[in-house]
Amino acid sequence: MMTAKQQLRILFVLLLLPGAILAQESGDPEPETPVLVGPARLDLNIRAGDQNQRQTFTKPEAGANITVDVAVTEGAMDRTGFDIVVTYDADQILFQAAEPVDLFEGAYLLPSLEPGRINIAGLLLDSDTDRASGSLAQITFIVLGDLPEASPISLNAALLGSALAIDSIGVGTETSIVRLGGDRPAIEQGNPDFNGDGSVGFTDFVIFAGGFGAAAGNQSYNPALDLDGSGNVGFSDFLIFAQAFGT
Ligand SMILES: [Ca+2]
Ligand SMILES: [Ca+2]
Ligand SMILES: [Ca+2]
Repeated sequence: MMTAKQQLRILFVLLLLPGAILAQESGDPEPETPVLVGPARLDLNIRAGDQNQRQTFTKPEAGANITVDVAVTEGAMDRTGFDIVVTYDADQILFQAAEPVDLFEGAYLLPSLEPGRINIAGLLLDSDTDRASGSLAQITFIVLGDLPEASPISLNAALLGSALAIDSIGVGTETSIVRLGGDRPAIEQGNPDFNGDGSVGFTDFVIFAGGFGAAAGNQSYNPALDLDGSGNVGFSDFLIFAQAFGT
């Protein structure tokens, strides 16, 4: 039997469905100044949290699986539910699966699909979140054919709630859209100054750590981090990086 509290939480999620947020916003004109950076993020690195990977390092082929990580950088503490809306080009990719992760590991998911748009509500029945930032869910798509140019996937809205309050978490044009394929700046192999600021420092280490452990063929594999060109980013690359650190 469910407790009254659990019933209340289910009611909360049912109230949010389907996409109550967008219905509310549809009458508004386009925002005058687009927000570039918001705390609700999409990234292509499937580690928990936002690693700022907004584009695939290589062009995905037809049939490839692409997983996007839905993360927030603040506002997630003591929550029991989330509601997100993600849009994509249904001619180019197909929704395959969604799973709750990290902050919402074990949550009950209620996905609702339309062509090119997915609304997912997630609900924790026996606990609440214990951190302010982290990942909510991961969504996997299949690439249908050769991508003619960069194909975007956008996080359009994110709500986080408890039985007491529901808050909208801001999305930003630069931080809530990821792109599959498309042109990227040429990669300079073997240079540990990953952010190109002229020195090898902590920011470069953060970039390196975000891609550590990835191998060629994996969507998180960044060839720029594979300093010895061995096909994966591992300990030998770390040794080369450490040698250059501080220079
Ligand atoms: Ca991530
Ligand atoms: Ca640098
Ligand atoms: Ca390597």
